[in-house]
Amino acid sequence: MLPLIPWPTAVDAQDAPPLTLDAAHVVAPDAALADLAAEQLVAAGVRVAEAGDGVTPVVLRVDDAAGPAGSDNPERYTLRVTAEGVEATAPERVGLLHAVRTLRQLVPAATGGPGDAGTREVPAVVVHDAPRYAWRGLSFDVVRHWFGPDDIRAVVDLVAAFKLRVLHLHLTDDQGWRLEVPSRPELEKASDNQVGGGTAGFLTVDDYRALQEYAAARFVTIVPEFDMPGHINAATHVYGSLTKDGLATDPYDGIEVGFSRLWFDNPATEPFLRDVIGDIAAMTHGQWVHVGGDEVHTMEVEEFAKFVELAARIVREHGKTPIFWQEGARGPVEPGTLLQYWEPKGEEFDRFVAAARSGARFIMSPGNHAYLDMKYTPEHELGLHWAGYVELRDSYDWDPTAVIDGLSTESVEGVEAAVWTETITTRDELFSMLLPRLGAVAEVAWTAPERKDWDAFRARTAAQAPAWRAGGWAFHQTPQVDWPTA
Ligand code: TNX
Repeated sequence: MLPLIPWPTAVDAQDAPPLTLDAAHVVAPDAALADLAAEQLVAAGVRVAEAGDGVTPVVLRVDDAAGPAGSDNPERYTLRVTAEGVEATAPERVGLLHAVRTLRQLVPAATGGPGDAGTREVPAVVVHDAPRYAWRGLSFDVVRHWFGPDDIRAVVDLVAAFKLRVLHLHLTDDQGWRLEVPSRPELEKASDNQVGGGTAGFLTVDDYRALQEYAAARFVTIVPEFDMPGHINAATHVYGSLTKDGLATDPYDGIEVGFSRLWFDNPATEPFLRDVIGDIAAMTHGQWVHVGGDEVHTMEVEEFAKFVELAARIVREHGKTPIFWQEGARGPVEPGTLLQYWEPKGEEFDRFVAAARSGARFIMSPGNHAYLDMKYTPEHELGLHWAGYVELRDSYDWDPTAVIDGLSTESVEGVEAAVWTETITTRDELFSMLLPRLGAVAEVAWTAPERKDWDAFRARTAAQAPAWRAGGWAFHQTPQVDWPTA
């Protein structure tokens, strides 16, 4: 059993002696990749050194022929471990880093205890690998409770460890506004609030740029979400001009949803959308801007559809691709628009299928499988349970192509887990909701269904626990896994 998550396309364990990886010398196509590979090895307890006696070569090399036979997947890679050394090949740099992540999971965690001389034994193996979906992500609410740049970077490291490519940041909501918008500096006034009140914060333009760069170096794209026309109390608290009666709304620190809204016919509305979406698009390095659209419980569908049309048009005018929550299917949908499925709602399936026929594609975040803010069990202290209880196996046992009846498999863009932070206040709480379930969702997104195996996944999850402990990553010890004792 090799402790890999997500499970690769082809794993050929070799009948050959293992590699003793005490110290490694990294050879890579560029310094940035060499540094990232070194960072991963050091985190795994391997010493990184100059070439020499007793130092194992870890060679990263660009090679179009790498990957599973016949695959033209741009993320494909091959990893070869022999007693003499490690070779990673891939046609693109991202694949080389995937190979390094795989290697890292193969290195047994340092216990740090007495007698741990620092020597790591890695089994001889050949891995050929490529993902099922290109869109593999996590959506992270930094509004309900504020999580700042250090926490966000820790989450980038976590998602990257599971080979995810997207970190979607939910940046605006009723309780707070978390991103500087240069044309609307007053929005900062809505940053210092969160669920339960208390001090919070926001990302400056510089913070946001630095975060995107940190993520991009790890081949993770940040997707910003500005939620409208509901979930908008932070903005109506700052700008009374956006409300019906012209009066600013009170700050909100509860956890109800659906009450706040914009008004399409208000002359202040379109300039506000143009300023906010324009600035966010200009600051965003990636291709996508998420414009929300969820849970506006106080608006007729005609008005809602006008918001969807306008927000999508502004996003496109700035050269980006719009994403909406599934409610976006109630508006006009242009080809290429992404819709994020979240709430299991059978009565809307026909509408989703129709949107897909108009060219929309779906990111699958079904609440009952992928919402990692759901409680594991009724007894679990943290979390909500509107979508049910989501144990590890619930996060694992589902297929993105079987979520919406009648949707063609080609209309599935990929998979995103989501973590909302109404009840989550610290990094450890956050990680204990993400781990081990994020690994399950990552495997749903990466691994072909016929290669998934729950019992094997349980064992591989247990085998990762020592590395999580060594890295200071809190995780929930669900009884569905036989955890090794600390
Ligand atoms: C639903 S998911 C919401 C969020 C809540 C979440 C809690 C979505 C599009 N809307 O506003 O935070 O449930 O699980």
